[in-house]
Amino acid sequence: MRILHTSDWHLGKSLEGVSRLDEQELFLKDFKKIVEKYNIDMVIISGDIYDSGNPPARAERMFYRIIKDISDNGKRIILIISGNHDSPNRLVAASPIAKEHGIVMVDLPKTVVKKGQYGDAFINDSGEGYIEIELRGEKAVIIVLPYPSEKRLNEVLSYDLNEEAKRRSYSDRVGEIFEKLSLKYRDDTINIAVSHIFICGSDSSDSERPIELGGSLAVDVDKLPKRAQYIALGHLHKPQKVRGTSLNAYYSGSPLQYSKSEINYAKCCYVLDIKAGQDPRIESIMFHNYKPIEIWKCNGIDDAIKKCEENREKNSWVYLEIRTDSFISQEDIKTMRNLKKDILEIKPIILGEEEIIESENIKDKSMEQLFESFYKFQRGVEPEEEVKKLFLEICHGEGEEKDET
Ligand SMILES: [Mn+2]
Repeated sequence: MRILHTSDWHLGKSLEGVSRLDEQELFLKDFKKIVEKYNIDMVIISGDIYDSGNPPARAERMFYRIIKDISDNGKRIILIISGNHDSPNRLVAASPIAKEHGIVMVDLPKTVVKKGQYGDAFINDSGEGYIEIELRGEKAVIIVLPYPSEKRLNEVLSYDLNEEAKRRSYSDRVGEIFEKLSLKYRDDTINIAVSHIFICGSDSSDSERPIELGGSLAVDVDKLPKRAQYIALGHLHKPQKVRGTSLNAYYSGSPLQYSKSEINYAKCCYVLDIKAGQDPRIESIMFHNYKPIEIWKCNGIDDAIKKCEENREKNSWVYLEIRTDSFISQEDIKTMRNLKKDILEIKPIILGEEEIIESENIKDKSMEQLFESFYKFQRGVEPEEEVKKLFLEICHGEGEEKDET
């Protein structure tokens, strides 16, 4: 079976208040071509289809059109789970008409997908958190765990919600679900897991929003289902193989750069050829960057105006950082905006204040020094000893666990 794994489309997402729907539309056009070119049997979308629970109508139309198109009248299976940004009920509201197209949508961890025919495929068996699907003679058992918030998680574990169970960590509870569901895996089936969770030690970016700081909604890597041949994750926007495990656990990342923290790496999806009992062959397919986000560091206002003029034809989103010793006049701002469209922000960096964010200085400083200057920069006061100690403890703890594979 050939499977394509993607996630975090965030249809309807804007950047500094500016819509990205045009780029998203271009992406979907190309996405359809990729699905067709690679002759995909099953497309997995691991959550965050939309950016909000109440997406714009155009985003919904785009979503319905693409899944209908790529399903190719039910020849392909499309498996979708909800992420933390989706409204689960709303995401799957069209399920009754999606079924005959081979589209399977799972809203909540406790949802039981109906058995029966989905396009050319059949769901032969299903229960809370898993489905067994058959397409053209091949069978796959898939663990499906849509974004498990605390509340949704406990709904699944309702069978033993005693005090002790409640005290167990989020990670342990997710691990318990995976372990229980793994019993459905068989030697004669393709065994996969799909979820929208944060795995400890993975690389996050600025556009994921409530990344659970402090780790309360983070899952330890050793809690992933060990018998899964591939684990299709969503949540993080940088494509990456999960570290610290030999399992094929991947975040496909978002298809577009959704923040300026994402400009240094390319976006992709994963295509895998997978058979029962064998290690899958995994390939990353790169996406086009339709409108790059750029940060222009300019030396003075004249330099900034010159850059705007030189790049006036370029199709990009721009953050302007201007080193200056005076303020920037409304007139200069107007000149820049007239020359280069899609300037998202014009930020004056008053000389003398920028030191700590200059990257060349970062390498020479210890973590403690960096934390002190960052704290001072943000709060205006030195951090207390206790805060500093706690921060360094966390840093060191993380460092030891990192295992680059
Ligand atoms: Mn996301």
